[in-house]
Amino acid sequence: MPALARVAPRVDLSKVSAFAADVLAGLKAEPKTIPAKYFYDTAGSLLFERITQTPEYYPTRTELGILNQHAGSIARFLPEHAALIEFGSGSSTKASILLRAAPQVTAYVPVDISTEVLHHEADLLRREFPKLQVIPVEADFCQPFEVPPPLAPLKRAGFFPGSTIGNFEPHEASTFLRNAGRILGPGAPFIVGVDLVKDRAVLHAAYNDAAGITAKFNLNLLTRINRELGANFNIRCFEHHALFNRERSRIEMHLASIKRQKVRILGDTIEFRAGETIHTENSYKYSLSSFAALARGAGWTVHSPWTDPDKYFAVYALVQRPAATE
Ligand code: AVJ
Repeated sequence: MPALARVAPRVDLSKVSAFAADVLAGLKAEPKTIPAKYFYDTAGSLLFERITQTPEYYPTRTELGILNQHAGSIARFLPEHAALIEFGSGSSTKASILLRAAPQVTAYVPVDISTEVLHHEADLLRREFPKLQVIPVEADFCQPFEVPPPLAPLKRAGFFPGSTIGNFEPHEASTFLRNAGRILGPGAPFIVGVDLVKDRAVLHAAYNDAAGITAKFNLNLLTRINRELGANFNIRCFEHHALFNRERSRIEMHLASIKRQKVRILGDTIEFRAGETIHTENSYKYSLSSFAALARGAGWTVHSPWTDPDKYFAVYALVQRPAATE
């Protein structure tokens, strides 16, 4: 049976080809790599939610604390009759904290690739904010996307919590911030959550939780490739690695092959040496000054960020500089 015939019926075929192309290219590269955005199928999105509830994973809890404590001050950056555009939304808990403090916002536009989660969260928000227009956009926020026509007359504000920006290489983060500025328009605010550099042990624990949820999240990528691309990864022959690379200021996640082995995928055979890894994620950690410099370089005015007492996490309000003054 050809591999594609085994694709589960709920999978969108137009997206399978991009996934297939990226996975094949990544597995044929040296070193092997797969883009982190592919973690988030439905199972992966649910596993990520469980990671955020582990005692070791501080970012979500810390950011929620900052948002709760400073919602009023953050909300003052959002204009009257604004459309709040959230990039890579996932769970809507953080947006709802902002929206409760910002009644001047009239529309909420979550942009996400994880379709089921997107629509489920949109329904929750419609129930909580009956007067708010909730207009989900199914898109990869790294690519240019259409802003829905009903939003054309509204001012725009951006929201990018969770330190998802840490998944980009710093130069990609800069390009992303510049493009987001184009989508949001001159003078627009952009609220961005950033995970900060800290003690290695704290970082290590956050990505190696004792209950093994992060390991399951990482390995789920192989389960997804088996299911959607008809591959034959033996999940028990790979293990989760997460380490802090201090020189590059990033957590790296890998899937390490525990032995020499071959895997079949879409008519190709991929060989693994014992110990060889697939690099599945980078999660960059910034200092307050390095992130401010990055955002400034990408055309934004940087206001002093809100942080927690341990300075584990920062929430920035960026405001787009008009192009003329650059
Ligand atoms: C969603 C990208 C912010 O980098 O901490 C959590 C993803 N990976 N545990 C992060 C993740 C492993 C998370 N981001």
